[in-house]
Amino acid sequence: MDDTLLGIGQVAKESGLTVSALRFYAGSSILVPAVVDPATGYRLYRPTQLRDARVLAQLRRVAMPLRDIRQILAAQADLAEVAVIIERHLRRLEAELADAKRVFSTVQHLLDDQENRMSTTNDALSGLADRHLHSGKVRDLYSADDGSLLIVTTDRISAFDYVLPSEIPDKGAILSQLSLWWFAQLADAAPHHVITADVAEYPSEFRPYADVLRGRSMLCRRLSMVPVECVARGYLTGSALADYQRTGAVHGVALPPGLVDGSRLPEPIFTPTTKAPVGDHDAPMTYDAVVETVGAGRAEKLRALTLDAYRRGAEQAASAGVILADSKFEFGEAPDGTLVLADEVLTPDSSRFWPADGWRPGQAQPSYDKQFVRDWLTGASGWDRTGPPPPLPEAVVKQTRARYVEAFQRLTGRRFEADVQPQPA
Ligand code: PZK
Repeated sequence: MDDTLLGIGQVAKESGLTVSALRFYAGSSILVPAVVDPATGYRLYRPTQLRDARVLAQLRRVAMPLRDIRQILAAQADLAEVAVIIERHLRRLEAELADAKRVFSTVQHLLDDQENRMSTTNDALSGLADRHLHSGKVRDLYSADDGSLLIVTTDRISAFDYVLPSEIPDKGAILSQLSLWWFAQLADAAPHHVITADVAEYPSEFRPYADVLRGRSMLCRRLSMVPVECVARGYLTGSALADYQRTGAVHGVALPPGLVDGSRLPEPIFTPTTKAPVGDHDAPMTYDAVVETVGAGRAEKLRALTLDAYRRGAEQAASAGVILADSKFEFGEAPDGTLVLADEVLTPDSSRFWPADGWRPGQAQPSYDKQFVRDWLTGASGWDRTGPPPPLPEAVVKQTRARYVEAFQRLTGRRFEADVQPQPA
């Protein structure tokens, strides 16, 4: 017998694999013992197979599937081919990591919903659980038997990426009615998805909830949503500012030098982002990436509609003493191919509003609606921004509610009335 051959026990010991794992691999046609001793029936490995066993043990540590390992062992003489397989595997692991992140954030979301986020609206609409499609930080989506969708805007408020444990009374109604008002203002520029906000016209399955839904919901056409968040910016701040400071450009658009936080841009720009899964942040897209995603025709329409809606919004806001720094729009496609404005429009949750008289380029601008919340959370509350934020003091809730009411009244020129059916704009 050739004494350079190795027994299975020795290969196991020196590779870190177990004997049963080695047997299993041999059964899967990977690392099959080179020789079976005719006298004893023992399975024997060549020294090069010990090296293969070590490779196998390492690759199993990163959970590489056997089919890939088999390829690497077969290709081992060709290092370039091995590199290609490893590269492909790295991309696969990255995709799996992204997937795992989505899973974990969904789990956190589910637990968080049950433990902490039982808002007034959630409780009152628990009878609609089987129609519930999706919850964002602030709004919930339900589906009707006829295919239409119901968007319910709650009184939840978010800050620093958390939904706070306190609600702002009437915030949902204020934002819902502001959005409805803007849809009507923009109607000659873009068709929108709202069917009605009159609860008396809702499908019958929603009628039992009329008192909760009145004033804070809208019934919408179901569209095929465009997988791009259409952002327009007239001022430089946030992620665009960070982009600019790093590269001098924003989403592939070169900007003049010398701009600072809060600077007005020479021209509003289209800065689309990907729609990130729950818990992730949206990633910037270049215009070319939008073209690749939706085609050149749709991309051009989306850019034109977005910039047009922003310009109109900014102009109307300016006449009310409010700067519309930027805004995010979402579009869906109707069966006939028309691009339709969807989601919410030009609300403080989808846009940055700044009081015009407090505008000081070169520093962070105060937020029209959330400044009291941010100041308290980063100051007096003592919160360290690691765990969930604490409940807001009553005074902060009151001041913040007043800011939402004020924004609504300044922008629309209407009084905000709680608990009434909003009239069409
Ligand atoms: C749709 N969202 C986001 C909004 C949420 C989630 N008209 C439409 N047709 C089809 N889908 C959507 C819409 C709209 N708008 C919007 N997700 C799907 C979203 C509000 C609350 F929980």
